Amino acid sequence: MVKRRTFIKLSALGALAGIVKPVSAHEFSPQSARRMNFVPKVISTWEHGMAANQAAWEVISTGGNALDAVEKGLRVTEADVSNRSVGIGGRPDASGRVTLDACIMDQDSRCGAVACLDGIDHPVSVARKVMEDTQHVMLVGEGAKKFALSKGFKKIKTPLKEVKKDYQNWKREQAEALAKKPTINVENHDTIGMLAMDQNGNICGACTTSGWAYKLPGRVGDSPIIGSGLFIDNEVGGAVATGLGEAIIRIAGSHTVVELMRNGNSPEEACRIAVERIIAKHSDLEGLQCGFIAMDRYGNVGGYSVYNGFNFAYTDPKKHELINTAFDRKW
Ligand code: SD4
Repeated sequence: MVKRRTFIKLSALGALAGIVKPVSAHEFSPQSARRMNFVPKVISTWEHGMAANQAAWEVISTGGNALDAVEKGLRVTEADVSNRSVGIGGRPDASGRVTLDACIMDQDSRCGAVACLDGIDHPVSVARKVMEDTQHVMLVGEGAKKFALSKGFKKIKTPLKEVKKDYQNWKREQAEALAKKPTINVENHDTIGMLAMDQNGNICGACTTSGWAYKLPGRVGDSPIIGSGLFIDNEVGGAVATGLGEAIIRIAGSHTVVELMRNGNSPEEACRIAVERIIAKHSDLEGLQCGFIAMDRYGNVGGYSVYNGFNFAYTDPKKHELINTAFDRKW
């Protein structure tokens, strides 16, 4: 069972409760979704998801669609340059270059992604442009940057002053840090992944990160990889991942969670089974934090992580709160 750490009632959310009607499970079919009012909701990884959810909520609570909601939500985290794990304020790679990964997926299984993108402040929006304006799914590196510039995104000089300072400290103190796994948990984590259901019952998702701090130049984690960092099947639900990307990729994590829900597991059970699969595939679990959050087509949500400390932001018409996930073991 999940534990609630904070519970914040938003009066605007409460007001909305009167105008959305829940729908029972048996009434759902992909065709009927467009005719019925679903209870909209948003979930996203970690505490920085609270602010992101609020921005996403402004979109879906006023009748907007889930795709616009997840993009708007994640742009809030990307724009926060004090966030050292997402966007251009994120920690650089071992050469001092800040490279960003992001992806987005909609209710029709359309998807777009960028990886190893530098000097552009909203990778999630570039990923959406890849999805909408090209025949491709993923653009990387220079190609992704050129594409972003051609679409009117501004070039930003990175690393920012503060990030450069962090990098110089790291270089001084951690000559051998490349050999170490990063410690990912509540105090130190990257990545925001978000899933939203709109009033038509459509589920969309997105994910954005600066990735493993001080990674090898060129390294790409799970976050921009459709099926690993994010997967949506509107007839089943969606999932997003956070944590050590290399471990998540090994089990095609988010796709695995969605398939487990397709087979009848609840979102939390599906996340737990995926986490157990990661645990089974790794002999060294020291510092190997990974977590998933998921939403099924009825709007049920859940999450699970290898270690304690993982949480997600939850927003619906009545609640705006941070939920600690269940976990396999304690640090
Ligand atoms: C990555 N999955 O690049 C991301 C990092 C992360 O919490 O989510 N950290 O591997």
